[in-house]
Amino acid sequence: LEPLYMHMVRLRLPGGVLTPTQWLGLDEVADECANHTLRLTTRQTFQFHGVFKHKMRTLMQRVNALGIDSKGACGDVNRNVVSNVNPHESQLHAEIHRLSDEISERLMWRSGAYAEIWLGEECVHRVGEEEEPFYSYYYLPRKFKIALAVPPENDADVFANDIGLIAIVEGGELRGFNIAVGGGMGTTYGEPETYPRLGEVAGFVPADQAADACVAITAIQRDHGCRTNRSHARFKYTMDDYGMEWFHEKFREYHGQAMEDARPYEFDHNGDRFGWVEGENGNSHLTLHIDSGRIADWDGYPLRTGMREIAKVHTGEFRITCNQNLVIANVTPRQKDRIQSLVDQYGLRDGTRSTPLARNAMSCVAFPTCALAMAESERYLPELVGKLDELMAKHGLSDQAVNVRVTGCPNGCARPYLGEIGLTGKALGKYNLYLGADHKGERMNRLYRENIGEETILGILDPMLERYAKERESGEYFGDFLVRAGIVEAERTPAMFHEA
Ligand code: SRM
Ligand code: SF4
Repeated sequence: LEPLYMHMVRLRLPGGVLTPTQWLGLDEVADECANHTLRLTTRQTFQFHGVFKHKMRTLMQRVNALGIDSKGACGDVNRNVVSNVNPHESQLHAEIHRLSDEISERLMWRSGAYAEIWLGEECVHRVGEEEEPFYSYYYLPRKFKIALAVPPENDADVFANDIGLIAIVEGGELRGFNIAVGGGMGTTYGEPETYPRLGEVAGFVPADQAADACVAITAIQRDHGCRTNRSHARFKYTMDDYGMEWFHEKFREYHGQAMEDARPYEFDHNGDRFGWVEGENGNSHLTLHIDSGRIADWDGYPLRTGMREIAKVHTGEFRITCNQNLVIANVTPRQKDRIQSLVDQYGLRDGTRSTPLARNAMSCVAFPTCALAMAESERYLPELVGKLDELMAKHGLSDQAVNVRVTGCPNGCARPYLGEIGLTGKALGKYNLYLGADHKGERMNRLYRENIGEETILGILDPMLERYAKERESGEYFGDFLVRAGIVEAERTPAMFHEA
């Protein structure tokens, strides 16, 4: 007899795109092998929770039959490559998605162990460089993350990634990418030498070199990242240890040519745009808000059933956003009314059934499945959002979007340090409060108060929101106001991050 082990399984889904058939297959897997829910993640993919050990192989085989896998979803390798969902620009999205796929494939580990263990294929012993030409025996010092954004949308939060590719589109053509390096969110309480850090733009590479450039940069980290201290092993610390000049030299050496100077770009938001938009190909795309990415049937809100019914009739694809939301993409003009009637029948949140604050709130999973959680996050978010919405209404701010991001620990899975209001769990019911990020994913927040409960948090925010309502400039976001009013100091250096 052994303990009843229960697992989480995360899938690889470059760019977050899947077909209705795949959706229906994953929906069945949630019933057969997991806890009857699907969880959209902040890296555009799915997690299954509550997978008992004896269901693991069935799950992996069912998913494999759908043309999806779990390779690189965890481990010291390149993780799910995320990208802008960009529903309205179909051609550009197709190019960006193709590149996400290519980068993901090029940086995929090759070991046959996956097929042997999960898919029941014959055991073939190959070892080392022959089996893993890129990762060899050593893999990477730590996880590695790549994101692609298409300005003005930074929904992929490119600067939170080890490599951030910022598309440069000139005259409607994708010319190439500015490359930001060294982003990452994780930190550990009480260890100031660990910190979240935004990637820095290093330069530009033409579009046809983008995948090669990513491979070269990942190889730089593979060969020079810290392998003696896991808390110092992310690429952000390699960048801080060696500096940008060193990086440029190494890039020239590994890639064979230098980066060009970065080109101008401008982001204007890092959230999602909800509701319908019409694409350049005449099809329409509907972005739905999914609370913390959890697809389940709730009392009075049969979200999973509604999505299943939509998947049965939808002829386009689904796209998961990096904000845990979902786009029903490429809906033909003939199908649009049908999809909207299902959305209405099941009360799905198409932008009309939730407040801007709720739509822009994200949380990580935390309890009960995350072993690293110190406080509630996903299960607490609805209550917190309800109370924040009351404050917003009190100050006449109900129409204002504010980015709220909550995590159950400082690891930063919902990128809390990019929230205008960020909470990271310290203990049950206690959080650190971070304030003052911008709305574009380009400025992190700062620690405002440590280890405080809900009453104190709301007590701090109430007068700030009151001032914001009275003193904000036209179009000014809450985080920007806090900085302009001197309530929070804007600071990007890691050394300052932990100072309240
Ligand atoms: Fe994460 C670990 C959930 C995005 C930083 N993350 C975990 C684990 C696997 C806990 C563990 O190691 O035991 C969590 C599983 C919880 C559960 O019960 O499901 C977990 N992370 C998630 C997800 C599901 C959060 C969500 O609510 O959507 C996201 C899945 C992403 C995916 O599909 O691949 C998720 N994690 C992130 C992000 C955001 C991002 O990538 O844009 C970050 C911050 C960015 C970064 O990596 O710097 C993030 N997760 C971490 C860390 C801290 C890494 C660090 O450098 O310090 C850990 C812990 C670790 O690696 O040691 C972690
Ligand atoms: Fe778990 Fe912490 Fe990540 Fe939340 S932020 S899912 S508590 S590791």
